[in-house]
Amino acid sequence: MKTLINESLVAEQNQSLMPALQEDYDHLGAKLQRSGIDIEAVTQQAAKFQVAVPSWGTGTGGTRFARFPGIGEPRNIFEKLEDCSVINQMVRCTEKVSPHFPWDKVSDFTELKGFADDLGLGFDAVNSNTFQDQPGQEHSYKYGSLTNTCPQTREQAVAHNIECIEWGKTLGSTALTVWIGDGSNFAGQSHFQRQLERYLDSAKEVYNALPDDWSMFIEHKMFEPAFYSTVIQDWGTNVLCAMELGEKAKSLVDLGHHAPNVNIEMIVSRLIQFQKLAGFHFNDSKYGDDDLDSGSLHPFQQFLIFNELVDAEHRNQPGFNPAYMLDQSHNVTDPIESLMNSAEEVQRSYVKALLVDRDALYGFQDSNDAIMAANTLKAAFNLDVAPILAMARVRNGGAIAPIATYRESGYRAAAGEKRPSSGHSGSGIV
Ligand code: RM4
Ligand code: MN
Ligand code: MN
Repeated sequence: MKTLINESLVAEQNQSLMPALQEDYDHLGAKLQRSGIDIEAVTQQAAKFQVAVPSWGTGTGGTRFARFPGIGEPRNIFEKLEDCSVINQMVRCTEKVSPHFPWDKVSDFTELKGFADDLGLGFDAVNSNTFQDQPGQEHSYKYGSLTNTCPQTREQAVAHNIECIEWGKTLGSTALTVWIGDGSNFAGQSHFQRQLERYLDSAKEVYNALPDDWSMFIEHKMFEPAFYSTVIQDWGTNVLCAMELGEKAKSLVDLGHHAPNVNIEMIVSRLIQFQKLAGFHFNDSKYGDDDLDSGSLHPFQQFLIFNELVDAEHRNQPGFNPAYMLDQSHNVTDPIESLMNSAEEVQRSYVKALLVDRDALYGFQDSNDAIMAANTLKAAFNLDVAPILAMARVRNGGAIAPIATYRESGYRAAAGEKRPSSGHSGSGIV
């Protein structure tokens, strides 16, 4: 596997940090032992954890107002993969990349697959894009894509989704994520029911093109770019459509796509119960689809989501196989640093959820002991599991201190030299 940061730098940095880590790890191990938990078993679980990186997250994003490009931004999917490989080299829990088409379209997908293989990377769900017009496109998505009132426009959107599946097959992906921006801005602009009927007709055509071992991940979002109504606006509409389409269709939960204060962990539980949980786009938000770094604002909520996920693992729930992906947009940070941090934050929630004393929790639930049930969750959440995460990383060949080692490598400055700004960018979202 080709690595872009000098391995001896990683080893050197790790060596100087190892004595303190070992001390902290041993201390945590002794503490967990008092509760009958074997730290080694937890570290092994942590070392197996994976979350995919969004190709579009490697560029600097923007807002409706402006975009401020960063130094050495990747200009194409090959350079995005290089950045993803640096992320994975440091954190070793991000072996897969989720591409977005046509942003990441290439003329030779076999070549792209080979390029990723060399960097030790694979591909997670492929994402279609019918929320933007592309140069030379025959029919505009201004008034919608899969739900457009014009049949030719709908056909064009269906065809794009099918070409994404074809490209994904070559890349070794097994899922298509469909998020559409379709909706309306004025009361009365669209007939809700007829619009959803058109969605289902189009989505069925896409669904029918899925290979046997593929899934279709439907992603809902409450609003934006449509601000009065959105076709797939919440998990209710999402799961109804997934049920209508069939077994291969499942509902994807993007953490930023709900109204503030919605109980997302409960939505997750419902989707698990009915075998309809596709997976996640992890990020954090204060207001809406803010795409902030995972766990940066609501780490407890993220922990509660993982509590449901670990519970499902614990209960061996049938059909439980969610895809974990990040979906973020970085406006003021180096995207590589933000993605490394987010991957670690998601892994942290997972590890803390592993430490919940489930039998005790079930007992308190059954005896209606609300305070002890809550304290059982808090006991796991309040543990500092950083030594477990660092130990899992170093055993997998990563860095004890990912951001410090990455900064020391000078990768970003070197990328700046190699990748002069193209003026506009092939990455990031404005
Ligand atoms: C959307 C949604 C999708 C992503 C686009 C770029 O808000 O989160 O997952 O494909 O943004
Ligand atoms: Mn998303
Ligand atoms: Mn989003």
